[in-house]
Amino acid sequence: MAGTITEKILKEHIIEGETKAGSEIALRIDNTLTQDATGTMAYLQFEAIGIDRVKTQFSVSFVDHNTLQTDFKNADDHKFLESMAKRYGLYFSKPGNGICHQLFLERFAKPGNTLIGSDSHTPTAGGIGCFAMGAGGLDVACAMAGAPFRIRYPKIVGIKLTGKLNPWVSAKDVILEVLRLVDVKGNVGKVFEYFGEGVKTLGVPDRATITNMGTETGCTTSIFPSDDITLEFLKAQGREKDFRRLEPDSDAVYDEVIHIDLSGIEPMVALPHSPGAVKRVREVGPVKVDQVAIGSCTNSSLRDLKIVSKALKGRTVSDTLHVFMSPGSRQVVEHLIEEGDYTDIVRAGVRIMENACGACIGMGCAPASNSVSVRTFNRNFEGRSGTKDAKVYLVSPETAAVTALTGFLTDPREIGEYPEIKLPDRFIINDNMIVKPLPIEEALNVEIFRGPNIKPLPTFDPLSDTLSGKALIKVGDNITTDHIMPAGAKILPFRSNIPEISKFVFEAVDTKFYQKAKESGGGFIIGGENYGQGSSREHAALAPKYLGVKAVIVKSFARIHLANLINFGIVPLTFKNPADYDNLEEGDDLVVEIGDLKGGCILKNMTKGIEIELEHTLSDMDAEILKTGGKLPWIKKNFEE
Ligand code: MIC
Ligand code: SF4
Repeated sequence: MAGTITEKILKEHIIEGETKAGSEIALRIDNTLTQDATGTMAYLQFEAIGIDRVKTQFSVSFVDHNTLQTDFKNADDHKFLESMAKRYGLYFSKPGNGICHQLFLERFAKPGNTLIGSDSHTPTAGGIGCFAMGAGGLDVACAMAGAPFRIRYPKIVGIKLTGKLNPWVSAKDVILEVLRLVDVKGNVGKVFEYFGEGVKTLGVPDRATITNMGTETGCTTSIFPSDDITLEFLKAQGREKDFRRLEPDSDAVYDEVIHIDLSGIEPMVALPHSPGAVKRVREVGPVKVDQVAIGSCTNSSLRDLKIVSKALKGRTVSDTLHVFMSPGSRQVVEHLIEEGDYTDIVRAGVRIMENACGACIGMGCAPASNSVSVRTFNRNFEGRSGTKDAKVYLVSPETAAVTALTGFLTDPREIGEYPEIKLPDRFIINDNMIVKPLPIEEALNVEIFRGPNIKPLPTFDPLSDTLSGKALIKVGDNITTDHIMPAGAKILPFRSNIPEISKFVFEAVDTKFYQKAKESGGGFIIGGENYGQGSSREHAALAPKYLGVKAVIVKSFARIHLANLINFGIVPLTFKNPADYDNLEEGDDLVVEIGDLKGGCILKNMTKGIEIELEHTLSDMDAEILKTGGKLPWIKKNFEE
């Protein structure tokens, strides 16, 4: 039967469920990845499940987020992660080796495999034809223990690419165009699958930029075919053995098709404060820029940084701004050094940072007050840069480089001839910052290192049939996990310490939230559409749970956050009639009879004396997990049985 790539991969991995859009399926997971900021929790949870060694084909633990090491906390976390990897049979990538998604693409990703990662940009590996999804740490822990991953069978949206990109226009502009067309909400349960003649004009790093930032649409994942270009990339990485051809059949049927003519795309920009607020650069009036940041898992490949170096070669960045760059991996840096690009970049006046997430997650390089920062990153949520009133614009490496030269947001086509770049036939391969899994006999003797900042996992009681308490906060649409559980240099070091990190819940929205939740003994969160968009951090569920949040009542949820709420025993409910959002205020006393969670339920607003009908999309298994008090006690019970 004819098929899309998505159908082909899912067919090989489906263990349970119907191949019908919307029905729950269980998938066998071949590989997992974690990064340090979500990894410590994931491994504590894996340890609690009580398995001796990971059961996947292979799993990788990266360190790339929390790399400042201003005191013992991050360093302790890194040692903990390394000892966990050795004890349980994982690959461990040391801090400084690079950003997890860039490294996974270079050294690990396989076409046709399934991958889940405790980071929302795991779909980067979709650039090589891997079916890769972001998930909460607990789901990754379960997959490492051999459990399947449950999703809704997706609606497959075919994005048909024709034509060829013009000079100074690149993959980032393509994904910004996709975001302009589909926005950041309304795409839950969809897979964006790229096909058509235009695919052949894009290299693997370009494809990975597109699937990486596809995350911002809220879809399950994005994927490209695995073709001759993929083979060429894998050969250049010395990994041709990992190649497998994977293309859609010529008569494959998509649930919906979006046509994009690559030759019609112009340099694009996402305006503050949403990756979905996209315009053409030339349509945005002159914007004076104070800072330019190049890097992040979206745009830090050799291709991207070489374009920057060629654009800057022999020139000097504008006196009126500061520019910095964080390369995606050591392989990228080694090439930049060998081929002279590093010198050109440094000479032009760029500050070079570590091969890590860095500024993208507010780990340094926060912009000045009320200033404008132009970044090649994937997210520009308010305050994420570390400066609440900074205005962050998201652009391609081409636009960033030319903006760095002019001092104003600039359409790069104004600068002249587009430089030719050639990627190596054979990349420099040096895996000496990747520690390999130990043989089982040795692994069993490894002692886990636990510093004082690694606190034991909190435990929670089973849920009762009636939930009552105050509406602790009422927020609007598109609330991100950065609003719920901010990151940045101050807060990230507490990712392994739930009592401490919970003090920062909703800090950027309501500084009194922690106090209110404590005083009321917990309660409810009220929100609008697309609640929980953005990252996969389960701390945005776990920390509110720790503060006694019982249910989140909103108009709609983002996929990963919804799963995280279930995993930690917070009931995710939606309004049957979205207009009822207006019938709830912060401070209202609420009672919700959830019963066995098999159907909808009624919310009584005791303060206003009204009743509101609520719904949910929970499967019977989700309901059971919630009632048990979360996925960890539930999975332990199941593994024991
Ligand atoms: C992000 O880009 O927001 C992060 C930081 O990579 C998160 C993970 C985290 O919060 O640790 C993500 O995208 O999932
Ligand atoms: Fe790291 Fe930023 Fe990518 Fe998240 S989006 S993984 S913080 S580089």
